Amino acid sequence: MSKETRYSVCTVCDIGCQLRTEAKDGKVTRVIAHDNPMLAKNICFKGVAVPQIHNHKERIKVPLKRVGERGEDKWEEISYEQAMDEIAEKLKVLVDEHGPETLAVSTSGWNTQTTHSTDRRFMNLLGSPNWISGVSLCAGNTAAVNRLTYGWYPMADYGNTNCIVLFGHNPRKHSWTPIFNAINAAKDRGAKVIVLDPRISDQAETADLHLRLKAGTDAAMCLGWLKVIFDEELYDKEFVSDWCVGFEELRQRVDEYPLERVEKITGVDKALIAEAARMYATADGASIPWTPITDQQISSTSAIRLHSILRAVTGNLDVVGGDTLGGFNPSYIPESELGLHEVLSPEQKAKQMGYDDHPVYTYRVAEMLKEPTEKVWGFPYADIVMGCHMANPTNVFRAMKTEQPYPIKAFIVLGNNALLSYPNQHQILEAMMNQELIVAHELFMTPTAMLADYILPGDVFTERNHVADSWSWTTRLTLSQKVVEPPEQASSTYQFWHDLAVRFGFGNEFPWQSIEEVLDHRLARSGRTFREFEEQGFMEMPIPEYRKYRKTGFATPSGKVELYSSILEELGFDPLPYYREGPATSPEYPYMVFTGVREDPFFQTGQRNVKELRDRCPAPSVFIHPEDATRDGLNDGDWISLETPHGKVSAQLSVQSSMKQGHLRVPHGWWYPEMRGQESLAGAFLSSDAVLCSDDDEFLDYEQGIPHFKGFPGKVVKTEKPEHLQAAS
Ligand SMILES: Nc1nc2c(c(=O)[nH]1)N[C@H]1C(S)=C(S)[C@@H](COP(=O)(O)OP(=O)(O)OC[C@H]3O[C@@H](n4cnc5c(=O)[nH]c(N)nc54)[C@H](O)[C@@H]3O)O[C@H]1N2
Ligand SMILES: Nc1nc2c(c(=O)[nH]1)N[C@H]1C(S)=C(S)[C@@H](COP(=O)(O)OP(=O)(O)OC[C@H]3O[C@@H](n4cnc5c(=O)[nH]c(N)nc54)[C@H](O)[C@@H]3O)O[C@H]1N2
Ligand code: SF4
Ligand SMILES: [Mo]
Repeated sequence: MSKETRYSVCTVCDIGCQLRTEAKDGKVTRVIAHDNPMLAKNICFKGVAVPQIHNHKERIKVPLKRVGERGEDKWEEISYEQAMDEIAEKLKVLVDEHGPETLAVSTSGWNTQTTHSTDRRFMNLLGSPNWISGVSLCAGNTAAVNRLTYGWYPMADYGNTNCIVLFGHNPRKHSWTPIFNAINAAKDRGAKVIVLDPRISDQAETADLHLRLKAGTDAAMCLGWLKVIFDEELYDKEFVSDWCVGFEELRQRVDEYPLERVEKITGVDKALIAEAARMYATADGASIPWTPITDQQISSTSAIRLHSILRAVTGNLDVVGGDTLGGFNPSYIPESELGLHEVLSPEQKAKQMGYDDHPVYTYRVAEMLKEPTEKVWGFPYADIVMGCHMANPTNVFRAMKTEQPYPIKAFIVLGNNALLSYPNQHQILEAMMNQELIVAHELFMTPTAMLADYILPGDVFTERNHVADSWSWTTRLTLSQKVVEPPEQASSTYQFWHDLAVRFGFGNEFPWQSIEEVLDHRLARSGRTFREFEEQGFMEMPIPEYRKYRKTGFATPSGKVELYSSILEELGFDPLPYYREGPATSPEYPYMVFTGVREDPFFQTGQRNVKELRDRCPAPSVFIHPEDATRDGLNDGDWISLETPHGKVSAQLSVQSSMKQGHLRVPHGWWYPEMRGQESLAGAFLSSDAVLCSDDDEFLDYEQGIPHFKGFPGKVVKTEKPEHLQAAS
């Protein structure tokens, strides 16, 4: 390798492909595939566009301080030191006045990567439990819910599986590329694929079975599968009797879902439901990989638990080809430890937003799982995929807006376009407008950053060293090397928290002066420094061990797989999974709308300002079935307004025979960087799905407080092409 080619873990999206980056004269010039043949296919066109993203002329390079009204987008440039001094000073005043819980932090963590949980460390030392993240709608909340049933969060054993069940999840060549490649490799070995998706998705097109369920009915579908599996005695009786509790109670609950009922709820033929259940239950090693689709539904907790239960009762838990429980990597100090969750007092933990009403991914459950987690996994706190100690975002934004039950007046947002990344965007705006201090750590002037008092420029993955560990989801460690220097005034998120901590007198708890020192510390348990790790190779993976529970039991209160959840029972929720109907359609709002279907050229709300990518998808589109379009007098390419009782967005209609009738798809995260200066907050309210999605109680899952993004009522109205979009498409 030439001196300026390095191994990278791409963070443009959150699957973290291993790639190589080339640089010349201190600038990234090219991103290319990995030189290991096993990894060479793991690259997509967003990864290839990294030079355009990292060298983008609009990248923020200097700290900015607001000079106009909040949101007016008027700034002065200041030094990093001045910004940090002023931020610390203002935060101290607010903490003195309102208590430490007045600070809320929103982050993603995927892309900033090198926080090393120092955000939690700082907050825990300060005394604030109010940390929220986009992972509350993604793998983070799945991790927390999985722990209720068997104490950890499994990963599909793609390399050995004989059957893959995709609940919506639709990896493609340019979306979660490594998983797409892993599924293809499994198919080449003869593995079966079952897809449950209202649309004929890319994965559905080539699947062995496709169940076109109505949006939002996944939990009912799983109950139907269990009905077949129990009635036909396809479950693993030995595992159930030795390792599960609550089987009889579960069986009674499942009996409430005869296939006729499930057919009615899901719209899928009952013979097909039975066939799919049999295919899954009888495969020798079958997996249900994680899916975000059940993270974003009104029955989310039940649906995620049902996936866990299916894995367990069919004997697919922690076995070859099933879904495996990794545990902490003994060679690398996990973020769960670095976060110092033990120093936050019980009183402060109890102030966490959501602790009382939607506790499942809050500290409340984390505390209930401490003992078994320590017994089985060696450490009491397991913050897997950062999602097991979170506050509830809806409660946080309500408190920011209303100052009830107590005022949240300071908001620090890092690598997260918060305004567009949760439900009820109107409320988030009001919440942010009611803050006394907002700090954004960003690469670009997003609508969220526009609302800040201070913007700190972030570094990017080509400018920092890292050892990625997938936040304890897997035990793999992968190397990401710095290729070029960051802009002089840019900082990593680690540096930001370190420098803030020093200003708060917590310097002793942040003894590492650089990222490399943090990496040395994290690797010390295996007797290596970062440099030594770097020399040893680009990746390491402990040999997987299956059925570890035989030695340790499961990390639940009973030590068994809890089909009947003792924790949910103690919290006063239904301990057994159930299906809850989402809000119904009406003559005025006749369609079921779902958000998502990720767009190949972008990651979430990002990259709309990167020409090479935007040209591939110039404008947001709403999908509709041809018969629905004809009935409503609509044509492909028409500009429309998609309206719900909560809000409306503007988009272009895409008539697709692969869509399910009666359903509409709205994309996530659209705003218009090119409209900066012309339209308030660069058009953040024109086409963003978060404008449509409510977080009123009737739209929230009970146990986690997760919003219902998959199947809410809406209508579509033809419009002229909006003036502000004349340039688009
Ligand atoms: N309404 C709605 N909300 C959603 C979803 C939805 O479908 N609808 N999806 C949810 C899901 S699945 C997820 S995973 C989350 C994702 O939420 P996020 O991960 O927050 O996703 P992005 O919108 O890409 O915002 C990331 C921001 O980080 C910035 N950034 C990128 N790299 C770096 C870096 O290295 N340092 C710094 N400081 N900044 C960086 C980017 O410029 C971008 O503005 O959103 C969730 N929220
Ligand atoms: N290019 C690109 N790749 C990405 C991302 C990106 O923004 N761009 N984002 C990444 C992130 S953070 C995530 S979380 C993943 C998400 O990626 P996926 O898991 O693939 O999720 P989506 O693409 O939102 O939707 C997948 C399918 O779910 C179906 N679906 C909709 N509603 C329901 C329902 O109620 N039940 C079921 N069973 N299916 C339903 C849709 O028809 C769609 O085909 O993608 C990752 N990959
Ligand atoms: S799929 Fe593309 S954007 Fe995501 S990590 Fe891989 S190369 Fe980067
Ligand atoms: Mo996600």
